[in-house]
Amino acid sequence: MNMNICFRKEVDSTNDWAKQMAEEGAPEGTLALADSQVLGRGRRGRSWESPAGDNLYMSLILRPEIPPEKASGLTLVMGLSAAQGITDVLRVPVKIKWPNDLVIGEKKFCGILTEMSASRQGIRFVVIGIGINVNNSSFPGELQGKATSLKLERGTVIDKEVILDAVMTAFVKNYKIFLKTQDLSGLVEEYNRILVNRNRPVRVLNPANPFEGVAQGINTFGELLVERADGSVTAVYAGEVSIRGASSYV
Ligand code: BT5
Repeated sequence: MNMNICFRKEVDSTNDWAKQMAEEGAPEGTLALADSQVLGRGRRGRSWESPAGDNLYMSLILRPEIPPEKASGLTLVMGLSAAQGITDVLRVPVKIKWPNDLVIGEKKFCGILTEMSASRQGIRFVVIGIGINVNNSSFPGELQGKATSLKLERGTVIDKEVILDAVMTAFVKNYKIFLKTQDLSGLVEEYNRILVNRNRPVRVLNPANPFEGVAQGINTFGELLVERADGSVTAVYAGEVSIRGASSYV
């Protein structure tokens, strides 16, 4: 994959900008990168705090030749890649909170938002947006105690270009592995090794059918396997639910 970085100082959302570029024919590997976002988005209408300064807000355009239902696995590929890339360069204990958050300790510093455009012929494009708190010194009220940044964890200013490079290098490698089998077979072991939810009690906040259990890890489709008190195991589909620790955010 040839990476082509497009930079703007301020955008509404790099996902929206990337989708627009993809509609206009931008090839796989185009990366929309911004210094700040006015309307940074999370999932389900939630927002992503995106102040200007030395953080990363970026969205990668992909055009994978896979069935649309397999695209949600790409969120997990990006999460794993970001965790690996950041751990490699900073030696901080990054963990994944399934399906789309990265945490250090109990606090979130990175979120991923994958969006897709598909027709009956298949996927037209996928946009994977990733926000990384690199150099935030503080967070607004509702995020205090829940959010952190790489600078706060390391105690020094971090070069965001180094982080960008490490994350994307890991992604290019893992994306190839994913495409070979069109699932997470080649990545599942490493993913589960750094899964913060593993062997922990979780509440699956599925509005239709909420339940509690112990997370065992993901399967090759990227579903989280949750064992209930009666011993039965339910595979939870990525994107269907939010997961909360039985008594805390993680
Ligand atoms: C996410 O959603 O975590 C996905 C965030 C994706 C952001 C990137 S930035 C580049 C690209 N362009 C975009 O517009 N978006 C993507 P979700 O799981 O729904 O989590 C959102 C929740 O995380 C919010 O409701 C807050 O509680 C919390 N949050 C918001 N901003 C945060 C921040 N900067 N750091 C840590 N937590 C944050």
